[in-house]
Amino acid sequence: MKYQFADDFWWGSATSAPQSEGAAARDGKSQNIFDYWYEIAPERFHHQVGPSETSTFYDNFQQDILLLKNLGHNTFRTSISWSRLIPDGDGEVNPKAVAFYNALIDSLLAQGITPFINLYHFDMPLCMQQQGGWESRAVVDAYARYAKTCFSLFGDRVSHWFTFNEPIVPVEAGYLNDLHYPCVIDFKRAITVAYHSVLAHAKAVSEFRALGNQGSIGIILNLSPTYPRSDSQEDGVAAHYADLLLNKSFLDPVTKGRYPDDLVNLLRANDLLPLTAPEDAQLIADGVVDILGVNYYQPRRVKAKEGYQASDPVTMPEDLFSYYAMPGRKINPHRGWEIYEKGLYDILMDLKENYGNIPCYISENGMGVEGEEAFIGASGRVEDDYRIDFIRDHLKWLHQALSEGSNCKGYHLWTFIDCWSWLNAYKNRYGLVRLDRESQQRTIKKSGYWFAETARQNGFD
Ligand code: BGP
Repeated sequence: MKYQFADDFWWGSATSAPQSEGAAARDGKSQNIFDYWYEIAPERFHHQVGPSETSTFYDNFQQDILLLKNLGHNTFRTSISWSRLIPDGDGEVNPKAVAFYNALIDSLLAQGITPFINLYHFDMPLCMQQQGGWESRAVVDAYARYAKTCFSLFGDRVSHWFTFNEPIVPVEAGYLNDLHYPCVIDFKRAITVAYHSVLAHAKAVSEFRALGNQGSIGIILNLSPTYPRSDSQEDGVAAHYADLLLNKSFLDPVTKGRYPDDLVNLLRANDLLPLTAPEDAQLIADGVVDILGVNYYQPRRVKAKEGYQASDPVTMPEDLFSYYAMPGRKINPHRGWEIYEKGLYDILMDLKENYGNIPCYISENGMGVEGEEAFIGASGRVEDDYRIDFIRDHLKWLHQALSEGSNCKGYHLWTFIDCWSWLNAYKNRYGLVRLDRESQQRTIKKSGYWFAETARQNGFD
Protein backbone atom coordinates (compact mmCIF):
# COMPACT_ATOMS: atom_id res chain seq x y z
CA MET A 1 0.00 0.00 0.00
CA LYS A 2 1.14 3.53 -0.76
CA TYR A 3 0.84 6.12 1.99
CA GLN A 4 0.53 9.33 0.04
CA PHE A 5 0.30 12.77 1.63
CA ALA A 6 -0.85 16.06 0.18
CA ASP A 7 1.52 18.02 -2.07
CA ASP A 8 1.65 20.85 0.43
CA PHE A 9 2.14 18.59 3.48
CA TRP A 10 4.70 20.02 5.90
CA TRP A 11 7.77 17.82 6.26
CA GLY A 12 10.30 19.01 8.75
CA SER A 13 11.65 18.92 12.24
CA ALA A 14 11.73 20.97 15.39
CA THR A 15 14.29 22.24 17.80
CA SER A 16 14.54 25.05 20.30
CA ALA A 17 16.98 27.88 20.89
CA PRO A 18 18.24 26.68 24.28
CA GLN A 19 18.72 23.12 23.04
CA SER A 20 20.57 23.90 19.83
CA GLU A 21 22.12 27.36 19.69
CA GLY A 22 24.85 27.16 22.31
CA ALA A 23 26.75 30.45 22.74
CA ALA A 24 24.77 30.72 25.95
CA ALA A 25 26.97 33.44 27.38
CA ARG A 26 28.02 35.19 24.19
CA ASP A 27 27.06 38.25 22.18
CA GLY A 28 25.03 39.84 24.90
CA LYS A 29 22.76 36.94 25.83
CA SER A 30 21.84 36.90 29.51
CA GLN A 31 21.25 33.75 31.54
CA ASN A 32 18.02 31.85 31.35
CA ILE A 33 16.89 29.58 34.17
CA PHE A 34 18.67 26.55 32.72
CA ASP A 35 21.99 28.41 32.37
CA TYR A 36 21.64 29.51 35.96
CA TRP A 37 20.48 26.19 37.34
CA TYR A 38 23.43 24.43 35.71
CA GLU A 39 25.74 26.92 37.39
CA ILE A 40 24.34 26.22 40.86
CA ALA A 41 23.39 22.53 40.53
CA PRO A 42 25.37 20.82 37.73
CA GLU A 43 24.76 17.45 39.39
CA ARG A 44 21.12 17.64 38.29
CA PHE A 45 22.19 17.28 34.63
CA HIS A 46 23.17 13.97 32.98
CA HIS A 47 26.97 13.60 33.16
CA GLN A 48 26.99 17.21 34.28
CA VAL A 49 26.63 18.45 30.71
CA GLY A 50 24.98 21.85 30.69
CA PRO A 51 23.36 24.09 28.11
CA SER A 52 26.31 26.34 27.34
CA GLU A 53 27.34 25.02 23.92
CA THR A 54 24.60 22.53 23.01
CA SER A 55 24.82 21.76 19.27
CA THR A 56 26.55 25.02 18.19
CA PHE A 57 23.70 26.04 15.88
CA TYR A 58 24.48 29.69 16.62
CA ASP A 59 27.82 29.29 14.86
CA ASN A 60 26.92 26.65 12.28
CA PHE A 61 23.36 27.48 11.30
CA GLN A 62 24.21 28.18 7.68
CA GLN A 63 25.70 24.75 7.04
CA ASP A 64 22.98 23.17 9.17
CA ILE A 65 20.29 24.74 7.03
CA LEU A 66 21.90 23.18 3.96
CA LEU A 67 21.60 19.88 5.80
CA LEU A 68 17.94 20.56 6.45
CA LYS A 69 17.52 21.06 2.73
CA ASN A 70 19.22 17.71 2.11
CA LEU A 71 16.87 16.16 4.61
CA GLY A 72 13.88 17.15 2.48
CA HIS A 73 12.55 19.81 4.83
CA ASN A 74 10.04 22.31 3.52
CA THR A 75 9.43 23.68 7.05
CA PHE A 76 11.47 23.91 10.23
CA ARG A 77 10.69 25.07 13.76
CA THR A 78 12.99 26.67 16.21
CA SER A 79 12.49 29.26 18.91
CA ILE A 80 13.74 32.72 19.68
CA SER A 81 15.63 32.99 22.93
CA TRP A 82 14.03 35.74 25.00
CA SER A 83 17.22 36.13 27.04
CA ARG A 84 19.24 36.59 23.85
CA LEU A 85 16.87 39.04 22.19
CA ILE A 86 16.11 41.17 25.26
CA PRO A 87 18.84 40.45 27.81
CA ASP A 88 17.16 42.29 30.67
CA GLY A 89 13.82 40.73 29.83
CA ASP A 90 11.91 43.92 29.28
CA GLY A 91 14.17 46.60 27.84
CA GLU A 92 16.62 47.14 25.05
CA VAL A 93 16.79 44.78 22.13
CA ASN A 94 20.19 43.13 21.60
CA PRO A 95 21.36 44.04 18.06
CA LYS A 96 23.54 40.94 17.81
CA ALA A 97 20.53 38.76 18.49
CA VAL A 98 18.51 40.61 15.87
CA ALA A 99 21.33 40.07 13.37
CA PHE A 100 21.47 36.36 14.23
CA TYR A 101 17.73 35.74 13.93
CA ASN A 102 17.54 37.80 10.74
CA ALA A 103 20.32 35.75 9.19
CA LEU A 104 18.72 32.52 10.36
CA ILE A 105 15.32 33.39 8.93
CA ASP A 106 16.81 34.67 5.68
CA SER A 107 18.94 31.55 5.26
CA LEU A 108 15.94 29.29 5.76
CA LEU A 109 13.90 31.23 3.25
CA ALA A 110 16.76 31.21 0.76
CA GLN A 111 16.66 27.40 0.88
CA GLY A 112 12.91 27.30 0.40
CA ILE A 113 12.32 26.23 4.01
CA THR A 114 9.46 27.96 5.78
CA PRO A 115 10.45 29.04 9.30
CA PHE A 116 8.05 28.22 12.13
CA ILE A 117 9.03 30.42 15.04
CA ASN A 118 8.17 29.71 18.64
CA LEU A 119 8.58 32.35 21.33
CA TYR A 120 9.04 30.33 24.49
CA HIS A 121 10.53 26.88 25.03
CA PHE A 122 10.90 26.53 28.83
CA ASP A 123 13.63 29.21 28.85
CA MET A 124 12.59 31.98 31.21
CA PRO A 125 15.25 34.72 31.40
CA LEU A 126 16.75 34.53 34.88
CA CYS A 127 16.06 38.22 35.52
CA MET A 128 12.37 37.57 34.82
CA GLN A 129 12.37 34.52 37.09
CA GLN A 130 13.85 36.66 39.82
CA GLN A 131 10.82 38.89 39.45
CA GLY A 132 8.51 35.92 40.00
CA GLY A 133 8.54 34.21 36.61
CA TRP A 134 5.09 33.08 35.49
CA GLU A 135 3.73 33.74 38.97
CA SER A 136 3.99 37.45 38.22
CA ARG A 137 1.58 39.43 36.06
CA ALA A 138 4.37 41.95 35.41
CA VAL A 139 6.34 39.13 33.75
CA VAL A 140 3.26 38.21 31.70
CA ASP A 141 3.19 41.79 30.42
CA ALA A 142 6.93 41.76 29.73
CA TYR A 143 6.46 38.57 27.70
CA ALA A 144 3.70 40.24 25.67
CA ARG A 145 6.08 43.12 24.87
CA TYR A 146 8.79 40.62 23.92
CA ALA A 147 6.29 38.85 21.62
CA LYS A 148 5.31 42.14 20.00
CA THR A 149 8.98 42.95 19.46
CA CYS A 150 9.46 39.61 17.68
CA PHE A 151 6.42 40.14 15.45
CA SER A 152 7.63 43.65 14.58
CA LEU A 153 11.23 42.64 13.87
CA PHE A 154 10.64 39.43 11.94
CA GLY A 155 6.97 39.42 10.93
CA ASP A 156 7.72 40.67 7.42
CA ARG A 157 9.25 37.24 6.70
CA VAL A 158 7.86 34.89 9.34
CA SER A 159 4.26 33.88 8.89
CA HIS A 160 4.01 30.87 11.24
CA TRP A 161 4.23 31.92 14.88
CA PHE A 162 3.77 29.96 18.09
CA THR A 163 3.48 31.52 21.52
CA PHE A 164 4.66 28.56 23.63
CA ASN A 165 5.99 25.06 23.38
CA GLU A 166 4.40 22.68 25.91
CA PRO A 167 3.48 25.31 28.49
CA ILE A 168 2.40 22.59 30.92
CA VAL A 169 5.96 21.29 31.21
CA PRO A 170 7.28 24.25 33.22
CA VAL A 171 4.18 23.85 35.41
CA GLU A 172 4.66 20.15 36.07
CA ALA A 173 8.45 20.07 36.05
CA GLY A 174 9.07 23.40 37.77
CA TYR A 175 6.20 23.66 40.28
CA LEU A 176 4.97 20.12 40.96
CA ASN A 177 7.64 17.49 40.45
CA ASP A 178 11.03 19.05 41.25
CA LEU A 179 12.39 18.33 37.78
CA HIS A 180 13.16 21.83 36.51
CA TYR A 181 14.21 25.05 38.17
CA PRO A 182 12.76 26.66 40.34
CA CYS A 183 12.06 23.19 41.83
CA VAL A 184 8.94 24.27 43.69
CA ILE A 185 6.37 21.68 44.80
CA ASP A 186 3.11 23.52 45.32
CA PHE A 187 -0.14 22.83 43.48
CA LYS A 188 -1.65 26.25 44.06
CA ARG A 189 1.43 28.04 42.76
CA ALA A 190 1.53 25.62 39.82
CA ILE A 191 -2.03 26.58 38.95
CA THR A 192 -1.12 30.26 38.98
CA VAL A 193 1.83 29.54 36.68
CA ALA A 194 -0.46 27.63 34.31
CA TYR A 195 -3.10 30.34 34.35
CA HIS A 196 -0.61 33.12 33.76
CA SER A 197 0.93 31.15 30.88
CA VAL A 198 -2.49 31.10 29.23
CA LEU A 199 -2.84 34.84 29.84
CA ALA A 200 0.63 35.43 28.36
CA HIS A 201 -0.33 33.34 25.35
CA ALA A 202 -3.56 35.30 24.90
CA LYS A 203 -1.76 38.66 25.20
CA ALA A 204 0.74 37.60 22.54
CA VAL A 205 -2.13 36.55 20.26
CA SER A 206 -3.76 39.91 20.74
CA GLU A 207 -0.48 41.75 20.02
CA PHE A 208 -0.08 39.68 16.85
CA ARG A 209 -3.57 40.46 15.64
CA ALA A 210 -3.31 44.14 16.54
CA LEU A 211 -0.26 44.49 14.29
CA GLY A 212 -2.23 43.01 11.39
CA ASN A 213 0.77 40.98 10.23
CA GLN A 214 0.41 38.24 7.65
CA GLY A 215 0.24 34.64 8.73
CA SER A 216 -1.03 32.60 11.62
CA ILE A 217 -0.48 32.31 15.32
CA GLY A 218 -0.70 29.11 17.29
CA ILE A 219 0.55 27.25 20.30
CA ILE A 220 2.25 23.88 20.68
CA LEU A 221 0.83 21.47 23.27
CA ASN A 222 1.96 18.03 24.34
CA LEU A 223 -1.35 16.20 24.13
CA SER A 224 -0.88 12.79 25.65
CA PRO A 225 -4.14 10.95 25.09
CA THR A 226 -5.47 9.62 28.39
CA TYR A 227 -6.53 5.97 28.60
CA PRO A 228 -8.16 4.41 31.67
CA ARG A 229 -6.92 1.00 32.83
CA SER A 230 -10.39 -0.52 32.48
CA ASP A 231 -14.02 0.27 31.73
CA SER A 232 -14.79 0.58 35.42
CA GLN A 233 -16.42 3.77 36.58
CA GLU A 234 -13.56 4.43 39.01
CA ASP A 235 -10.88 4.20 36.34
CA GLY A 236 -13.02 6.37 34.06
CA VAL A 237 -13.26 9.09 36.71
CA ALA A 238 -9.49 8.96 37.21
CA ALA A 239 -8.93 9.33 33.46
CA HIS A 240 -11.37 12.22 33.33
CA TYR A 241 -9.47 14.13 36.02
CA ALA A 242 -6.08 13.40 34.49
CA ASP A 243 -7.30 14.62 31.13
CA LEU A 244 -8.89 17.70 32.66
CA LEU A 245 -5.76 18.73 34.56
CA LEU A 246 -3.10 17.69 32.06
CA ASN A 247 -4.68 18.20 28.62
CA LYS A 248 -7.80 20.32 28.77
CA SER A 249 -6.29 22.86 31.17
CA PHE A 250 -4.44 24.28 28.16
CA LEU A 251 -6.24 22.79 25.19
CA ASP A 252 -9.65 24.23 26.03
CA PRO A 253 -8.68 27.85 26.71
CA VAL A 254 -6.49 28.12 23.61
CA THR A 255 -8.96 26.44 21.23
CA LYS A 256 -12.34 27.28 22.76
CA GLY A 257 -11.50 30.46 24.59
CA ARG A 258 -12.64 29.19 27.97
CA TYR A 259 -11.81 26.70 30.69
CA PRO A 260 -13.96 23.57 31.13
CA ASP A 261 -16.57 24.02 33.86
CA ASP A 262 -15.48 20.75 35.48
CA LEU A 263 -11.98 22.09 35.92
CA VAL A 264 -13.13 25.38 37.39
CA ASN A 265 -15.48 23.55 39.76
CA LEU A 266 -12.78 21.14 40.85
CA LEU A 267 -10.36 23.96 41.63
CA ARG A 268 -13.01 26.06 43.36
CA ALA A 269 -14.08 23.18 45.58
CA ASN A 270 -10.48 22.78 46.71
CA ASP A 271 -9.68 26.45 47.14
CA LEU A 272 -7.18 26.26 44.31
CA LEU A 273 -8.50 28.88 41.90
CA PRO A 274 -5.91 31.45 40.82
CA LEU A 275 -6.51 35.17 41.27
CA THR A 276 -8.29 36.53 38.23
CA ALA A 277 -8.87 40.03 36.89
CA PRO A 278 -12.15 41.15 35.31
CA GLU A 279 -10.63 41.52 31.83
CA ASP A 280 -9.06 38.03 31.79
CA ALA A 281 -12.10 36.15 30.45
CA GLN A 282 -12.37 38.32 27.33
CA LEU A 283 -8.63 38.18 26.77
CA ILE A 284 -8.69 34.38 26.90
CA ALA A 285 -11.75 34.27 24.65
CA ASP A 286 -9.86 36.37 22.09
CA GLY A 287 -6.76 34.18 22.36
CA VAL A 288 -8.14 31.28 20.34
CA VAL A 289 -5.39 30.08 18.01
CA ASP A 290 -5.34 29.79 14.23
CA ILE A 291 -3.43 26.54 14.41
CA LEU A 292 -2.46 23.99 17.02
CA GLY A 293 0.88 22.19 17.14
CA VAL A 294 0.64 18.75 18.70
CA ASN A 295 3.66 17.12 20.32
CA TYR A 296 3.11 13.43 20.76
CA TYR A 297 5.51 10.99 22.37
CA GLN A 298 3.55 8.66 24.60
CA PRO A 299 0.08 7.89 25.90
CA ARG A 300 -1.01 8.59 29.48
CA ARG A 301 -2.48 5.53 31.14
CA VAL A 302 -4.19 5.96 34.46
CA LYS A 303 -6.16 4.04 37.04
CA ALA A 304 -8.24 4.92 40.06
CA LYS A 305 -6.20 5.94 43.03
CA GLU A 306 -6.28 3.36 45.79
CA GLY A 307 -8.65 4.42 48.54
CA TYR A 308 -9.82 7.49 46.60
CA GLN A 309 -12.96 9.17 48.01
CA ALA A 310 -14.64 11.93 46.03
CA SER A 311 -14.82 14.01 49.20
CA ASP A 312 -11.06 13.87 49.87
CA PRO A 313 -9.30 17.23 49.63
CA VAL A 314 -7.08 17.64 46.56
CA THR A 315 -3.60 18.92 47.31
CA MET A 316 -1.79 17.51 44.25
CA PRO A 317 -3.04 16.25 40.85
CA GLU A 318 -2.16 12.70 41.79
CA ASP A 319 -4.68 12.76 44.61
CA LEU A 320 -7.17 12.15 41.81
CA PHE A 321 -5.57 9.37 39.78
CA SER A 322 -2.57 7.06 39.63
CA TYR A 323 -0.37 6.30 36.68
CA TYR A 324 -0.71 2.85 35.22
CA ALA A 325 1.91 0.80 33.35
CA MET A 326 -0.02 -1.43 30.98
CA PRO A 327 1.35 -4.98 30.96
CA GLY A 328 2.80 -5.94 27.60
CA ARG A 329 3.17 -2.37 26.42
CA LYS A 330 5.79 -1.51 23.82
CA ILE A 331 8.42 0.73 25.34
CA ASN A 332 11.43 2.80 24.38
CA PRO A 333 13.70 1.59 27.20
CA HIS A 334 16.13 4.50 26.83
CA ARG A 335 13.53 7.15 27.62
CA GLY A 336 11.15 4.87 29.51
CA TRP A 337 8.26 6.03 27.40
CA GLU A 338 5.59 3.74 25.99
CA ILE A 339 5.39 3.66 22.20
CA TYR A 340 1.76 3.64 21.13
CA GLU A 341 1.45 4.82 17.54
CA LYS A 342 -2.35 4.83 17.49
CA GLY A 343 -2.32 7.53 20.15
CA LEU A 344 -1.50 10.02 17.43
CA TYR A 345 -4.64 9.03 15.53
CA ASP A 346 -6.72 9.24 18.71
CA ILE A 347 -5.54 12.81 19.34
CA LEU A 348 -6.32 13.88 15.79
CA MET A 349 -9.78 12.31 15.97
CA ASP A 350 -10.44 14.02 19.30
CA LEU A 351 -9.49 17.35 17.73
CA LYS A 352 -11.75 16.60 14.81
CA GLU A 353 -14.74 15.54 16.83
CA ASN A 354 -14.51 17.73 19.92
CA TYR A 355 -12.47 20.75 18.85
CA GLY A 356 -14.07 21.78 15.57
CA ASN A 357 -11.36 20.06 13.52
CA ILE A 358 -9.04 22.97 14.19
CA PRO A 359 -6.09 23.19 11.78
CA CYS A 360 -3.19 21.37 13.37
CA TYR A 361 0.08 19.61 12.67
CA ILE A 362 2.31 17.15 14.49
CA SER A 363 4.93 19.51 15.83
CA GLU A 364 7.06 16.91 17.65
CA ASN A 365 7.31 13.14 17.65
CA GLY A 366 10.49 11.17 17.96
CA MET A 367 12.58 8.51 19.58
CA GLY A 368 15.52 9.18 21.88
CA VAL A 369 18.08 6.37 21.94
CA GLU A 370 21.11 5.98 24.17
CA GLY A 371 24.41 4.60 22.89
CA GLU A 372 23.68 5.05 19.21
CA GLU A 373 27.40 4.76 18.44
CA ALA A 374 26.82 1.01 18.74
CA PHE A 375 24.73 1.26 15.57
CA ILE A 376 27.39 2.99 13.48
CA GLY A 377 27.93 0.79 10.42
CA ALA A 378 30.85 0.34 8.04
CA SER A 379 29.87 3.45 6.09
CA GLY A 380 30.23 5.50 9.27
CA ARG A 381 26.56 6.34 9.62
CA VAL A 382 24.12 5.31 12.33
CA GLU A 383 21.94 2.49 10.99
CA ASP A 384 18.85 3.51 12.96
CA ASP A 385 16.20 1.27 11.49
CA TYR A 386 14.32 1.50 14.80
CA ARG A 387 13.82 5.23 14.18
CA ILE A 388 12.59 4.64 10.65
CA ASP A 389 10.07 2.10 12.00
CA PHE A 390 9.02 4.55 14.70
CA ILE A 391 8.40 7.41 12.26
CA ARG A 392 6.74 5.26 9.62
CA ASP A 393 4.39 3.59 12.08
CA HIS A 394 3.28 6.97 13.41
CA LEU A 395 2.86 8.33 9.90
CA LYS A 396 0.58 5.42 9.04
CA TRP A 397 -1.78 6.45 11.81
CA LEU A 398 -1.52 10.07 10.76
CA HIS A 399 -2.46 8.98 7.26
CA GLN A 400 -5.42 7.06 8.62
CA ALA A 401 -6.61 10.18 10.47
CA LEU A 402 -6.28 12.23 7.29
CA SER A 403 -8.37 9.69 5.40
CA GLU A 404 -11.04 10.21 8.05
CA GLY A 405 -11.02 13.97 7.64
CA SER A 406 -8.40 15.20 10.12
CA ASN A 407 -7.15 18.73 9.49
CA CYS A 408 -3.51 17.80 10.13
CA LYS A 409 -1.16 19.71 7.88
CA GLY A 410 2.22 18.22 8.54
CA TYR A 411 4.68 16.21 10.53
CA HIS A 412 7.77 17.50 12.31
CA LEU A 413 10.22 15.16 13.90
CA TRP A 414 12.09 15.88 17.10
CA THR A 415 14.79 16.60 15.94
CA PHE A 416 17.21 17.19 13.04
CA ILE A 417 20.67 17.11 14.70
CA ASP A 418 21.11 15.32 18.04
CA CYS A 419 20.56 18.04 20.58
CA TRP A 420 20.87 18.79 24.26
CA SER A 421 17.96 17.82 26.42
CA TRP A 422 16.86 19.48 29.64
CA LEU A 423 18.04 16.96 32.20
CA ASN A 424 19.26 14.15 29.98
CA ALA A 425 21.76 16.32 28.12
CA TYR A 426 23.10 14.09 25.28
CA LYS A 427 22.04 10.78 26.82
CA ASN A 428 19.24 10.07 24.36
CA ARG A 429 19.85 10.97 20.72
CA TYR A 430 16.82 11.98 18.65
CA GLY A 431 18.36 13.37 15.48
CA LEU A 432 18.19 12.50 11.81
CA VAL A 433 21.80 13.62 11.95
CA ARG A 434 24.41 12.38 14.41
CA LEU A 435 26.42 14.97 16.28
CA ASP A 436 29.96 14.13 17.30
CA ARG A 437 30.30 16.30 20.36
CA GLU A 438 34.09 16.42 20.25
CA SER A 439 34.50 17.50 16.64
CA GLN A 440 30.99 18.91 16.19
CA GLN A 441 30.89 16.93 12.96
CA ARG A 442 27.42 16.14 11.60
CA THR A 443 26.70 12.80 9.85
CA ILE A 444 23.32 11.96 8.37
CA LYS A 445 21.86 8.77 9.85
CA LYS A 446 20.01 6.15 7.82
CA SER A 447 16.75 7.66 9.08
CA GLY A 448 17.80 11.00 7.60
CA TYR A 449 18.04 9.52 4.12
CA TRP A 450 14.73 7.74 4.62
CA PHE A 451 13.06 10.91 5.85
CA ALA A 452 14.40 12.94 2.92
CA GLU A 453 13.11 10.40 0.43
CA THR A 454 9.74 10.22 2.14
CA ALA A 455 9.45 14.00 2.07
CA ARG A 456 10.44 14.16 -1.59
CA GLN A 457 7.89 11.55 -2.52
CA ASN A 458 5.26 12.91 -0.15
CA GLY A 459 4.84 9.45 1.22
CA PHE A 460 6.15 5.89 1.28
CA ASP A 461 5.16 2.40 0.27
C1 BGP B 1 9.58 17.63 24.42
C2 BGP B 1 10.26 18.97 24.37
C3 BGP B 1 11.57 18.99 23.65
C4 BGP B 1 12.39 17.72 23.75
C5 BGP B 1 11.54 16.46 23.70
C6 BGP B 1 12.27 15.18 24.03
O1 BGP B 1 8.77 17.55 25.53
O2 BGP B 1 9.43 19.94 23.75
O3 BGP B 1 12.23 20.13 24.08
O4 BGP B 1 13.32 17.79 24.73
O5 BGP B 1 10.44 16.56 24.56
O6 BGP B 1 12.27 14.93 25.40
P1 BGP B 1 13.57 14.71 26.24
O7 BGP B 1 14.56 15.70 25.73
O8 BGP B 1 13.21 14.97 27.65
O9 BGP B 1 13.98 13.30 26.02
